[in-house]
Amino acid sequence: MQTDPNCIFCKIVAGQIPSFKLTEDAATLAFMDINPANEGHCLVIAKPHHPTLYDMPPELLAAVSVTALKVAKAVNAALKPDGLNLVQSNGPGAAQSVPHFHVHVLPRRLGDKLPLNWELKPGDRAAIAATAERIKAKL
Ligand code: DGP
Repeated sequence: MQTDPNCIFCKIVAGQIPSFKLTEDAATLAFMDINPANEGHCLVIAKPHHPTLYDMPPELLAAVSVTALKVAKAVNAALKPDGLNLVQSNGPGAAQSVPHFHVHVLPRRLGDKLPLNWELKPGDRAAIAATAERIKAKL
């Protein structure tokens, strides 16, 4: 399995540092976030070391998604939040602080004012269409 000896999440996978483990299977691990943005904030990671989404084998991403669904349902049942975000960050512009692929399972409360939501403002349709064409050219 691909690992990075300097990666904090690889150390958690290896059991070298402790975590509040929730569930695991051969490919994925879920544990509580040590810096919770809200009560119940947890992480689902791929066990092999892949820094970002762009590096992820599709079948491993699918495995993380299955575990994220399972954990999100458990968080919802246990804590009854008003909502829940799955957040996945890649690179410094997205404020990724641990370069080992992970998904945040983030329960939300009405009025929690986490700086995650952006104001809904109508975009410029022509600009949106032009950007869509640039993305589609790479699909
Ligand atoms: P991100 O910034 O999207 O890369 O999220 C990384 C998260 O990992 C952040 O919310 C804090 C959490 N975190 C960092 N170090 C540790 C650790 O040693 N243990 C646990 N459980 N979580 C950690």
